[in-house]
Amino acid sequence: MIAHIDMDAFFARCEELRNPRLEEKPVVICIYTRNETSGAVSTSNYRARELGINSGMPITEAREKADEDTVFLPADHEYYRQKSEEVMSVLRSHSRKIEKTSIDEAYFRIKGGKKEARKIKARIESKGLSASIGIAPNKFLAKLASEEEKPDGLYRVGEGEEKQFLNGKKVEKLHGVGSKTAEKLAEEGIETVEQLRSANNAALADRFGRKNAASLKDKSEGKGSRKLGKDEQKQISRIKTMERNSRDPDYIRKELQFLAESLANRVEEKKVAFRGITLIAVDADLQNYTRSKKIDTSDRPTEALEKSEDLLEKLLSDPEEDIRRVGIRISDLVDTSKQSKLSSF
Ligand code: TTP
Ligand code: MG
Repeated sequence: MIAHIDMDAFFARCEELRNPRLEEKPVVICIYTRNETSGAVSTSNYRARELGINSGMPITEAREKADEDTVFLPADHEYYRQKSEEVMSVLRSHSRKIEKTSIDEAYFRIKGGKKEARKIKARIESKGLSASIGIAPNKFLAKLASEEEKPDGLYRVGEGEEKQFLNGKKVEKLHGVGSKTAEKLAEEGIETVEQLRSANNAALADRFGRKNAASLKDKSEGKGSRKLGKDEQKQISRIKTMERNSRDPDYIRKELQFLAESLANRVEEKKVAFRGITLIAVDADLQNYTRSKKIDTSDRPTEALEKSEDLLEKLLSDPEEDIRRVGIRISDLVDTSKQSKLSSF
């Protein structure tokens, strides 16, 4: 079977984790464009959703809907990426085959069904996060199943249950059916998957072409791909909040060295080398700054950091406020498991 996992209110939950007082409040994560009034809502926790505040909404509109308890926070992608990585490593330890499709979503093969999924959910919960998992015979059904009982959901569509699961659903729910196709189908009186399944084949082919019509029919019957893409982890990062805010290069360099050592362990475990290095800073106003460069292939983060004084200097020249969090990311990863150790050359 294929499982699909989608984290619940992901960015908002990450923020609640580092500040539990937020749990009682509506929380809105914002991507600001210029100041605290322009931009869009990235996501909101379920309390804020009750007020009608949702992903993609302009911040001005969200502020109108907010009550006096509502907290607005800027998105901190580095931190969410790190949490995402923790979730993905739980999945990797359960399944040999996973395909990460976004910061909070992945497909993976699952043997045990619901029982195993409950174990995975419990491990994620012990990290303070919450996930919904769907299990089904193929990818598109697994994704739909993960939405079925969100949040904290677990839903399984067994072999032979595909049609029944799809029957009442709107055609837009089908993978690859966008709003345009849905509109055209509605003109033919087809709104639910069940109606699509019993639609006349020739009429569908006239309207959409034979190939598309056949594909629509297949989907309405719950047929879909089970093939998982490559699990390419393209980057690994470490980030931490410093004990005190600072812009002293010596102090910050020490913090970065600590993070580089932690990365070194991970690099060794995963048997990878890297060609990109990024230094990250988050200032007291929670503004993010990054500086990156390409390097010769390396499997030693501490050494790569030593050779990145130029990046550190540039990084510290940007922010106006003191730095609160620092991080390192290595990217352009290459698999070295089949080679002898680079550093032994
Ligand atoms: P989603 O999984 O769509 O949303 P979610 O995890 O916040 O909530 P749900 O419980 O409904 O799954 O997206 C994952 C993250 O991606 C989300 O936490 C924030 C980010 N995101 C944006 O920045 N902008 C957007 O428009 C959307 C939809 C998500
Ligand atoms: Mg999600």
